[in-house]
Amino acid sequence: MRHSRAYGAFHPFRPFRTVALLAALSLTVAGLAVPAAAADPLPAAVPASAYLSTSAPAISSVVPKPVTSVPGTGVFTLAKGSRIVATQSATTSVARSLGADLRPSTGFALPVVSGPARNGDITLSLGAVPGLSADQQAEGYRVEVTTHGVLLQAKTTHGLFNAVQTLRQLLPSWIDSPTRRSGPWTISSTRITDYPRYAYRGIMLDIARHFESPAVAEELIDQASAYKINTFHLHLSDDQGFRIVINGFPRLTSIGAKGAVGTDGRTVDPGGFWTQAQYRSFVAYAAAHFMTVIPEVDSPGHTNAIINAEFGDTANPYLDGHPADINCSTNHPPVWNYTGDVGYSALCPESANTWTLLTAIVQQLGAMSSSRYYDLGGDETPSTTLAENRYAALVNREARIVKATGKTAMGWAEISGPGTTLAPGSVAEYWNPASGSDPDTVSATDAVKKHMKIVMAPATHAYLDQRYTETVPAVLGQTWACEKGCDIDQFYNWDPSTYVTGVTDHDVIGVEGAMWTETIRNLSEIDYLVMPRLLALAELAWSPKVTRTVKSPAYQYFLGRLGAQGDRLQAAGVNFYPTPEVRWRLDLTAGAATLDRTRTVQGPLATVAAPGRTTDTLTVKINWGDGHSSPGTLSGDPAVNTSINGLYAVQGDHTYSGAESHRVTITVSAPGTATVTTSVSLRSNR
Ligand code: TNX
Repeated sequence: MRHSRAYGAFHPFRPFRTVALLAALSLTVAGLAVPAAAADPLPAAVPASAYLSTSAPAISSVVPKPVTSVPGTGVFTLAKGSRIVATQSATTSVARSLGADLRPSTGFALPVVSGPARNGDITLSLGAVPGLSADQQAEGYRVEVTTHGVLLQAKTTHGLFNAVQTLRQLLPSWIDSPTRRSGPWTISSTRITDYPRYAYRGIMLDIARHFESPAVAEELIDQASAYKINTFHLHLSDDQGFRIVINGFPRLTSIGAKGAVGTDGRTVDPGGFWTQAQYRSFVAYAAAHFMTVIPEVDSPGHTNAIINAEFGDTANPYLDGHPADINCSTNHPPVWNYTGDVGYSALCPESANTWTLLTAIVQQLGAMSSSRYYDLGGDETPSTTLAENRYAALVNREARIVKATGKTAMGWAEISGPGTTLAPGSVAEYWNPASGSDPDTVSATDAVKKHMKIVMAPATHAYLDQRYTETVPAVLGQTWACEKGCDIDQFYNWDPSTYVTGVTDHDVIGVEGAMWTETIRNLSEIDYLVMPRLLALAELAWSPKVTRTVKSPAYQYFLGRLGAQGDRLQAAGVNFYPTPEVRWRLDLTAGAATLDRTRTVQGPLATVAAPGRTTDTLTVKINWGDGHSSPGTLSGDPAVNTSINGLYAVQGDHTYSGAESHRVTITVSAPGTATVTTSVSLRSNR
């Protein structure tokens, strides 16, 4: 069996484009003084006159781009005495999660309190955001930053959570560090009013081709929700493995969960599965990050694991003693296949056992899931394996079961094909790369004719398992949709509402990035492929429609903001691909160096984020503050295969001859990017 996507032919690829690099970004200067806290209360609303200055916009690093922002005058500093004010009790949980976000790097107590705000506080308040429509209020928010404080306001707690994500990105990148950093924690004054373009902003993770633990999926929730992704589509079953306990059918996991993609997957990769308790706790974790979870058990194709687990389950009291009749695959009896082959497996729609199994799966997963959608799969079942009318019969009946559980059926866009009768409002996820009025767009146009809604995930623009270029990554990633690679330009420069002729924003409910795992094993590899491309999709799904082409101002502006996300990901310890399409900013934070008894410098003077750069391409100068300067040295982990370089520590050799206290200035530069500077005070320890 071939590994191809021939069942929905597609345009091979679009020409790879080289992108002009951006003009240099502005200088990052750390070392601002922290103002003493004064006593005036934060005004409930800031007068428009406070926003007339043209200082550097605070949002120049925010992804996705907020709808509107007006710069103000002055700078807010989060300080030791700052508090998080939960104005209503309903804001407390978001206030607590904000505190948990900000404490590790700042080291501040940041207590969550009620009552009036003081200078330096961050206030969370529930209330309609002026100027937003009812729809926009659902996730919309306002962030007001003045020299006195920060006010986050939204109609809903989801909106407040979104405001928190924007606030995190307004702060210096080091705010996302899991370890304490020196600050200062400043934000230029601004007023941001924001709301999403689409209600559905998704990421899909395939835990079937390779098993991933709940902990890995939860890391991905942390990362994706920071960019306002609100839907986690979990691909739980495929030919190579079934990954969730279904009560009454222990063989689905005792047999079905053991394999994975790879030569003889059972020995090379042990596979694995989630218990229902783990699944429930994952759904709760997602809810705390304002993400809903859509379960998918693919059917009728991509079911070799289900069939191999159940075809011999003759003693199961829920089955009729002849479970072999579920097997409509090309192999009789079924045969395990741990390659990436597709199209050979199918469940039989005529088998009562098929329905016993699918009903249990749909009911149990539906009952544990938070999304209104249940995804029944439906992709890549060629008519040579299961005739069109039998495919339609299976999809139709399963969709009725989904509906009976109170959920809305969703599936890959093939579910809109001939003979299917899905309820209006059911969702087709369009993955075919075909665009315009190409005949291969039929799955999307058919879905619209059937009054279904569309999630856009064309493989050439949204498949996160595709390589960035033909050779990157060298050992991971697929190329079937992107023969020359699909880098950040390909993920950003398209429009969900015009991609397929006749499929407009009347039909499109959102965008999803799909992380398939035939070639991927762990979080680091997932992150390398997901980041930074998910950020392009996050912006397409959230920010207003605008012309997006390689030459467009929108894309150039995006690349600039993306350039400020690399050091943020590095500070957070998240792996990513430092694509050369982006001019990654250097960033620097003061370290914890001290002087010993002989007045010699000990310990790191600073930490540098330099995504994609080796230490030998960076120049470090240290001005010791006593009339002497010298070069600094850098140490840290280099990039290896699909792991980005680590943060670098700056060290320098110096012994003072005189006074006790010195202000040291550290400057790091590299060709083609803005120089960064920080300073650190050294005192003799005596
Ligand atoms: C297509 S498109 C698939 C998956 C593969 C993926 C690999 C679609 C709905 N299915 O089964 O994992 O390509 O890129």
